Amino acid sequence: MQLSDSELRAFETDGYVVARNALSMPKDLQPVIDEYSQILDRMSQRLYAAKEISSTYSDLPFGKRAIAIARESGYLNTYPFDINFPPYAQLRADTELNFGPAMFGLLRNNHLLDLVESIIGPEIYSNPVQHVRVKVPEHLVPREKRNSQNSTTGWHQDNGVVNTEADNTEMLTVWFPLTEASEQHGCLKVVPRSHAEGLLLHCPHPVQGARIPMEFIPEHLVVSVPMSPGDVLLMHRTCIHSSLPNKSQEIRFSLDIRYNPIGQATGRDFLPGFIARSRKNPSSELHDPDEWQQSWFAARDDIVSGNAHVPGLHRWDGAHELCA
Ligand SMILES: O=C(O)CCC(=O)C(=O)O
Ligand SMILES: [Fe+2]
Repeated sequence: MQLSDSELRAFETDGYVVARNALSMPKDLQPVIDEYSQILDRMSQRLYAAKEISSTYSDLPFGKRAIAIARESGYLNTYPFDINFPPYAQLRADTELNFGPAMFGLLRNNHLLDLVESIIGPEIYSNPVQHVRVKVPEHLVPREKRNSQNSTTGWHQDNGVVNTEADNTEMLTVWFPLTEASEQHGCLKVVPRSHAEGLLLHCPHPVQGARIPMEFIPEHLVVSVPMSPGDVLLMHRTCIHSSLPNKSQEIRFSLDIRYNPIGQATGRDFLPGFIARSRKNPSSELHDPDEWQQSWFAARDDIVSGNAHVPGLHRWDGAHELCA
């Protein structure tokens, strides 16, 4: 299903729109949850062998199992769940990357690509600025280990966290939960219509990349965007957003992926993307999950061996007085 005219108008006016029930839990989302249950299973076997947990908690479903492990071991490492690299300083030749076929299938999901096509047209590139966030209840994440992947995310625009070469790229953010994302669970917050003002000043942040100073956030205009599995948020690259802390007793498990028209800069050249849909040249689409996985292994090897030039992750130097 493409976006309706009114949804498209809402996107254009507000800078974001939620397509409700665009994905089916059993057909579109469950395969990824199953794949992630296997990743968590391997993780729990290793922690058990290392005597960091007294049980592998194999009888629990994904969310409860993640929480049980976080509670007992004191920290759940969420980088193995991501569809990106851990911070580059931590990247090694043997860094675990779990880029599986179900996840690849979701990046190519036709329902998602139809929504994306409504906004950026039918020549669609899967931009590698992408994350999976598995957020256990905030009190289970040690303060010094908190970052935007396992805890709250500060105010930013996605355009502000890519390189300048992507400033004119029509990068579209697609955010959706695999578990309930109510306010209590730490859903997103947005500033409607903020995309119209273009890119704002960001300041470098030690754990959160780059953040917009609070002086620029019109707090009275902020709205929360609670979502349920199946709902899909489409967000403009200059829409101001952040997320709430997970104050619930459950996990908050979400994907944020990005697409841009084929041929435009992704903002992270050294990471591999792929052609997800091309009506002009269908044979250029990537259909092979192994090839996708291999492309990330190759990028990891290039970075670790120094063959790839990894520029700074963003453009902000903190020189502005509001960054002091
Ligand atoms: O899920 C989050 O906490 C933040 C997501 C985000 O910033 C994004 O999807 O661009
Ligand atoms: Fe973002």
